[in-house]
Amino acid sequence: MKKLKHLSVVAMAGMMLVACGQNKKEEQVSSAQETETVTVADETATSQVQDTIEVELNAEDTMKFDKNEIRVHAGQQVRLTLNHVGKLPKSSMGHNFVLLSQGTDVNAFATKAVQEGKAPDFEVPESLLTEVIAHTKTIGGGESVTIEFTAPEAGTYDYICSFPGHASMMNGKLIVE
Ligand SMILES: [Cu+2]
Repeated sequence: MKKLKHLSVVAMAGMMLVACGQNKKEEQVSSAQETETVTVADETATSQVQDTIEVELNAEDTMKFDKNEIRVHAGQQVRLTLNHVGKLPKSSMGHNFVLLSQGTDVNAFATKAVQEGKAPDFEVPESLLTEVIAHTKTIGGGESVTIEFTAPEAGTYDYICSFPGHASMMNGKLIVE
């Protein structure tokens, strides 16, 4: 009888050990899963900020960009394509994309671009390039142009079409996050 009691105590102790061991295992498994989840989330966050971002901007024969806001991340390579999906030639309905440095007076810049620009294309005058981060050439109906530039530091930047009379209608904000 005494022996049996002793045996059952040993058996119980053994069962408890097994139970403890199982708990430990489960804990390890669950913590391993958590670590894995965190890693996956990190990878997703990283892949959201791509090295290069493609931006498409369209304008037709009305003086309008189809986007008034473009969002990018600081340091990102921006590959911007401007499509003139209208029919009018650039001499009468030219479009371009001009990204202005922070602190540039948009109206004053647009006025100078007309005064110092040359008909019929009204390319951005060289004298104004110090106020420009990036710009395309002027294009007419059916044409497209692509430029690449590095997104500047975080902030909000104005962009316009500097063709005579267009900037007040054709403008938007590049928001760098
Ligand atoms: Cu325009």
